[in-house]
Amino acid sequence: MRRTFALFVLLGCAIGSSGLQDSCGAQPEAAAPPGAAGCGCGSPRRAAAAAVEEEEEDGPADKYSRGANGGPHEAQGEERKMQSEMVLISGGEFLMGTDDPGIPADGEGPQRLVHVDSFYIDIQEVTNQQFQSFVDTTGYITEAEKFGDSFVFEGLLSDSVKNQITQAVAAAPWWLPVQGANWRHPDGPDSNITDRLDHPVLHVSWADAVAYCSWAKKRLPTEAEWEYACRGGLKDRLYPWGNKLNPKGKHYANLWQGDFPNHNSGEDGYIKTSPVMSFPANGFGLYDMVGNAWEWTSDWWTVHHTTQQQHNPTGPLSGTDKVKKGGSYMCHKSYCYRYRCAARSQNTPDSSASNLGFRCVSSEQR
Ligand SMILES: *[C@@H]1O[C@H](CO)[C@@H](O)[C@H](O)[C@H]1NC(C)=O
Ligand SMILES: [Ca+2]
Ligand SMILES: [Ca+2]
Repeated sequence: MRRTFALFVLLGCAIGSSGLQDSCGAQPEAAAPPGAAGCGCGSPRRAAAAAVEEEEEDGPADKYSRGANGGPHEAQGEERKMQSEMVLISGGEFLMGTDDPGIPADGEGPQRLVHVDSFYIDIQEVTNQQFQSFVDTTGYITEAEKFGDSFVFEGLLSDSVKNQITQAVAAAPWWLPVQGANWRHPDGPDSNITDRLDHPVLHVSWADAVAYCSWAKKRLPTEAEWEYACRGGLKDRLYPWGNKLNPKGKHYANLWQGDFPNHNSGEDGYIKTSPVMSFPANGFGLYDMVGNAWEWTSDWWTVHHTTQQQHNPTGPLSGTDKVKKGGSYMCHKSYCYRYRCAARSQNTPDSSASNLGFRCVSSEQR
């Protein structure tokens, strides 16, 4: 077995010498209370060693592309209907990152001028129903299904499943590796997606996300595209809608209210994921850019960024982790202040968890 849970590196928290550029050891800073730089709502990672055997970027995707499967053209209309609506994001310059980082160790800064060309982006996170249609057409099997397990937030598990689990992530005991957890069984083997078809698909690895987008003749966004889209045309704001978390007392994203990880008051209406598009869209018409599910991007992770102006940056050429953006329903300022457009985190590409999903983009109209 190439993969075992290397629990001590699951979050890069317990050891500072892992070489993982994680924020977990960061000093608390002014912008966020102690603990905000911790691992609260970040997803745990599979053993770092697994990343070394990463396939080429287009490997898994090609295998499941329509062309490779013989192209069931008659089904394309149906598939198209199933896919997310997209909007055109007109290219331009924007300020990426921030000079006032909430979590400096994440490489949120420096703020830098970036140009991105026009692209189309899904207005929503990919849903269970959409992923189901992909799987029905292609027979795709996710990495979590192959591995036989995935990480589930303890608060979602039934007592009977919880009682069977002996392992835990030392630095983040609320993440449990659960046998039989995957996109069909997001809260463990005794859960299902029947009542959650319009919720974001979870427990998808980076390769799974690439495979879906490729099948849809789309691709994952670069971090720059994602962040440009997140900002919704606003300049230097924290959130897709501005600088206030709850303008006029209203919730604009599915986050965590209460005390993480023990009590989620669900003040925003949702303890777990919400149906996509349950909260207001940003200025570009995009929903859930922050909160609900974390979203994979195509970039490899680094915390070092050039301040020189960049044109369609795609991140480092290689790495061990992929960048994810936007935070999730598990994010709270006290522990994971990452529901900001400039915020970022990382996971090994084969990681999957109950708070990590994705959306696709395309350079051409689909
Ligand atoms: C799905 O889960 C619900 C409870 O959340 C349960 O009532 C239902 O029977 C399950 N459906 C299947 C097909 O297992
Ligand atoms: Ca919530
Ligand atoms: Ca999201």
